[in-house]
Amino acid sequence: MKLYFSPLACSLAARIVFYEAGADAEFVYVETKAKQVADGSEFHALNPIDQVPILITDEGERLLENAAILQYVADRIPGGLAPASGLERARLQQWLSFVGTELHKACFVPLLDEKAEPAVKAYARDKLPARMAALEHHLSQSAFLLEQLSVADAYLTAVLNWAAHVDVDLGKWPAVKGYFRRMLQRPSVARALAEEVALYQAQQARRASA
Ligand SMILES: N[C@@H](CCC(=O)N[C@@H](CS)C(=O)NCC(=O)O)C(=O)O
Repeated sequence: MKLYFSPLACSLAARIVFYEAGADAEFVYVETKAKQVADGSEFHALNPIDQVPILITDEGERLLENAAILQYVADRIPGGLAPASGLERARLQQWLSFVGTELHKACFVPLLDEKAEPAVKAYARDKLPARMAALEHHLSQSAFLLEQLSVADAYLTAVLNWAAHVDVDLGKWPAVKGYFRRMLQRPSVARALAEEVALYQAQQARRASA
């Protein structure tokens, strides 16, 4: 499988999943600002809304949207990172939706977006406590989002990793902070983050000198 990614973006979740399972994948760097793809592909043709992640399956099919990509990948690699069916599968989708819509898009995107007006950022910051409190309640009773590690934890880890960059103090939610610390200690997460931090720093240096 081939994953188009941008360093430290939400595409980090799929990298964590591949590493967690010890599975092979090809990672293709996308410079989202310049809309350039390292392998020469036309970014807009890969995703008409110019976003990562983009997955190309082994059969050459293109798949968009993190929640769909994470489930597709989990179903095809070892590791049991997605329950097969039934209520547990629905619970996985519940958490993927929560992370994707309530945290990623509703709160963190406006906080991260340098073009967002102060009022937009204030609106997003105002939404965060109730969502984080719900997460805190859950993670004070459970080590993972489901009963065991799943792709939803990889997505949540990628999102929580943005907190420090937007002045969100995870210390206000001790169970969430403890969960994030434990996730950072997983070899898959440590490896994925170390690689993407290095790529992110190189990207920032290139942008600064452009
Ligand atoms: N709904 C999409 C959102 C993906 C998304 O927000 N990607 C961001 C990075 S985390 C992106 O590519 N941003 C670049 C841009 O919008 O220019 C998904 O779940 O895959």
